[in-house]
Amino acid sequence: MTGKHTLMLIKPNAVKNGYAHEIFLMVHNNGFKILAQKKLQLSEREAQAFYRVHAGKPFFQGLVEFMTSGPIYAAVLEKENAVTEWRTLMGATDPAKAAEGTVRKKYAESVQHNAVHGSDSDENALNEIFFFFSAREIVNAGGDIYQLHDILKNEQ
Ligand code: IDP
Ligand code: MG
Repeated sequence: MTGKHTLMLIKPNAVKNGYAHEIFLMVHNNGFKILAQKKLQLSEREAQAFYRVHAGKPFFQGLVEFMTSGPIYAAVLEKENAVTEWRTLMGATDPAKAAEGTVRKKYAESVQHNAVHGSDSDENALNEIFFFFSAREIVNAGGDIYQLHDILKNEQ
C-alpha cells in the first residue's frame, strides 16, 4: 500500500451549485496534489458498480439516482496518508455531524446530497482510482514517477 493516494468525487449537487472550484481550492490549500481530474456523468450501471458495497441498503437506489443525476468530478489526490487526510477534510457522512471547516459542513445539503466522496481504505482507493482513470491517464498527468510506480505495482 502506498498510502499516498485517494479518490475524490465531487457529487452532482455540489457541481450543480457551482462549488466544484471552491472544493478543489480547499483540497489544494490543504496540501493535496491534484494528480488527475476529469468531469463526467455516471451511467446507472457505473453508479451501481461503484457503490456495489451498498447494494441492498435502503438508500442504495436513491444514491444511484442521485449520483447519475448530473455531472461529477473525479480526482486522484496525492498526499502522505491521503485516505485519512481527505476523510478528515471531507467531514462526516451526515453533514449535521461534520466538523467546522470540513467540506461537507460547508457544502453538503443532506446525508445523501453530501457534496463529496472519499475512499475509505488504501486498498479501496486503488480500486476506485482505477475505476475512473487508466494507468496511462495517470502517467500522462505527470505525477511523481516513483509514487506512480507504487500505484501500478499495487494494481497487479
Ligand atoms: P461515505 O461517503 O462517508 O464513505 P458511506 O457510508 O460509504 O459514506 O455511504 C456512501 C454514500 O451513500 C454517502 O456518502 C451518502 O451519499 C449515501 N448515504 C449513506 N448513508 C445514507 C443514508 O442513511 N441515507 C441516504 N444516503 C446515504
Ligand atoms: Mg464510503
